Amino acid sequence: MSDRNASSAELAAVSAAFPLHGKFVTGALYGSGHINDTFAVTLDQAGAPVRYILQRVNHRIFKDVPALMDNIRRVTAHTARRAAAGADGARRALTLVPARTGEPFHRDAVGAYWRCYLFIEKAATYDIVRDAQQASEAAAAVGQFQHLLVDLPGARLHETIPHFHDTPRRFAALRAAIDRNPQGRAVAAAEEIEFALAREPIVGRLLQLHAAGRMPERITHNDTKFNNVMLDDATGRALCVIDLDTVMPGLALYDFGDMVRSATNSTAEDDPEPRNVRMRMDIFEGLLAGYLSSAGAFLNETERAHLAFSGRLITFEIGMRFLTDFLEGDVYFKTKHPRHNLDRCRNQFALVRSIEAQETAMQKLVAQMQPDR
Ligand code: ADP
Ligand code: GN1
Ligand code: MG
Repeated sequence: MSDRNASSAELAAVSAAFPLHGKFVTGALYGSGHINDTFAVTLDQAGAPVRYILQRVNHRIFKDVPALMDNIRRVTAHTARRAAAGADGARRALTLVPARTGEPFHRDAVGAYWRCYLFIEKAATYDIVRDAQQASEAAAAVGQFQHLLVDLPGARLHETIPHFHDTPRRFAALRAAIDRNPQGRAVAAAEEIEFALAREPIVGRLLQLHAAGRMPERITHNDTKFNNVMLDDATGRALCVIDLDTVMPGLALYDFGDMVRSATNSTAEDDPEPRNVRMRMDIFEGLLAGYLSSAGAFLNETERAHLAFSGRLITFEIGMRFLTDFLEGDVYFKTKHPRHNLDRCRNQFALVRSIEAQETAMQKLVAQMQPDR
């Protein structure tokens, strides 16, 4: 899949479907997400430029967008209520702008779904973590997000992508792609395939603990990549977690594991040179401190004991997903060239190796941060 642009005229028409004041000035693709088409649009409001985020939701991947938007409406309303109590409330939670119809999305003439958010100004997302302090900030925001959702009122959230972090199922999907080999690409990925198949014994570990009643279902974000946390330009502090498409029932460690995956990496996720990839221990320590500062109060013993492991598992899981998509011909993630998914897979598997080599030391840090020590 590659990025799908939109013309200015199209963006102006979509903007008009939302109750935004002012005259449309301009709009352009924005950010580096792999799933949705994100645009920043600017309106002239009495001489002042005001920006909004418009997103065309990927409805090939998200099969039931109205259900997804119902989740987002509930979650943003709940987190905003909490954030509003503190300073800078409007930047501390994502604010959804409903369409003029009152629905949380707009459906255009070709059936695409659009949503609109207030633009969080003077803040940014980053692909690579700079230092332990930044890691701690982001992880504290993720823990805080989970904490805020503990008392979300209403029914269980919709599962926007069923079995999203079901690692055994991801493993089975990879195996099926290897067997089918529809693009004849398996030969180019022989080493990665071997690497993946050798790790089957770990794939079920978290779900087995859940089935045994030792790891509870919670409301989790499920896509806590570092660039899904907005950081304030002036203070460097985390403002809020964004990209809420996959907020649904899950395990707390899916979120911590994905932070380890995306934040400790010494290089970009699609750096094609595996030798550049290293799990940075100081960043892991920052993540741990930040996450425990906000989530420590509700995590149980079993969850704590698997914090380091979750980084290995989720990194392996996303690596398998990139490999599966490479074998299937790049049907899921946005790619810029035919080896893109294979490069990403190599990068993730190099990170798995680096975590494996350092897991004892990671585990030691976890033990040192137990509350009873
Ligand atoms: P994707 O699912 O494709 O990753 P995201 O929701 O993460 O899409 O948005 C892509 C990028 O757009 C983010 O990384 C962030 O930089 C920017 N972005 C998203 N929402 C906002 C917002 N409300 N204010 C400012 N920037 C935003
Ligand atoms: C996708 O939407 P984005 O770019 O934040 C993906 C995540 C992967 C990530 C890998 C809905 O996240 O699961 O971990 O790419 N999101 C979805 O970079 O599949
Ligand atoms: Mg994103």
